[in-house]
Amino acid sequence: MSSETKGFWGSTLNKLKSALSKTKNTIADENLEITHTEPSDQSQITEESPAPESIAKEPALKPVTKVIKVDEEYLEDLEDRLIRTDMGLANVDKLMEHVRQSCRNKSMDSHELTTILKNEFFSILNEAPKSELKYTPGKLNIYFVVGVNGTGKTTSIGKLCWRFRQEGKRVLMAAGDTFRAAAETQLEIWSQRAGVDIVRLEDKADPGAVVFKAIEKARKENYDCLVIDTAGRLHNKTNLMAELKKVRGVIDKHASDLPLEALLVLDASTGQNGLQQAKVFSEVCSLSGVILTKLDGTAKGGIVFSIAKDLGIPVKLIGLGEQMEDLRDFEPDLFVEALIA
Ligand SMILES: Nc1nc2c(ncn2[C@@H]2O[C@H](COP(=O)(O)OP(=O)(O)OP(=O)(O)O)[C@@H](O)[C@H]2O)c(=O)[nH]1
Ligand SMILES: [Mg+2]
Repeated sequence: MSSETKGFWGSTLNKLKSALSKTKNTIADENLEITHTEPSDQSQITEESPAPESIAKEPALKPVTKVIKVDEEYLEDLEDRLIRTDMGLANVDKLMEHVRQSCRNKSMDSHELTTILKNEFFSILNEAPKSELKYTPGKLNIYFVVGVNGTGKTTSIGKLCWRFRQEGKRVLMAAGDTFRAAAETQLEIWSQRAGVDIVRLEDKADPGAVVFKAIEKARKENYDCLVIDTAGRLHNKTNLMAELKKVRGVIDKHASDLPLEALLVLDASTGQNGLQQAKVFSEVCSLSGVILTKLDGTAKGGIVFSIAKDLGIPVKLIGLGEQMEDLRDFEPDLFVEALIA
């Protein structure tokens, strides 16, 4: 697999590897790690500094692998590691059943074992719906961003709008978080950084009114993208979820002809609790995708597999850090490669 990104907004393998390092370290024990050791760089062995005997005898391109005895102790340790990444018990059970069937009590090349794990990861993600963020040229595209408090909604919106601007699109933000003091100001700062316009009303204004005004302006002035921020809310707070439903209703009423992405922002470090959030938010505002943030700070990046298996909602974007360019497309192949290669 190439280390280059497929598209500009994809990630490079190296960037992903470093962002996913905590999860990666949880999955891979030192036996699997050794698979990734590059062969000795023979180009550095010059005539002035002859290679030591032992290196000179080794063929330069032979990968360094290790023989692993896949006994019960090894399998239990692997199972434990996978559970700790939060990939979900159902996924772990299925994966371990396959690994047990094909590897139990064998002495295996670490490379072979890595490939088996990788294929298991691929097959989980392949069963999930397609992960590309929708954009329809020539129309106003609406991105409605929801989630519990502090998951990274406003930051992700800032990054996403910046990205759209880099692509030359006309972008409008809507400051739909009128609940928290300073939220609109925070979004306004992002709008300046990203170089996009913003619609905001006074503090405590009805978020539905903000969204209505933003749709009206975006239509009239031919924007390509309208990205709507909303207040963070706990999924078990009925009145706040009802408010969100109303806001979604405004979009449905006034923009039913337009392409819409309803995106749930999930903090990867919340693990399985994120799935519960997703279920409730999905009932209230028919989600079309997930933005999975803070993958850089967690060992629980396996949540990607739980989402793929249990939610039926694709992860579309991933947050790999706090910089403007740290919101990337989710590319399943590259993700697996970074996790275990
Ligand atoms: N490391 C890291 N930090 C992130 C990422 N995404 C967001 N953050 C940080 O998470 C914190 C909360 O981000 P916000 O964007 O304010 O979250 P929010 O969901 O809008 O919060 P509320 O509006 O209060 O619900 C900030 O400190 C962000 O910098 C990410 O991908 N990686
Ligand atoms: Mg916010």
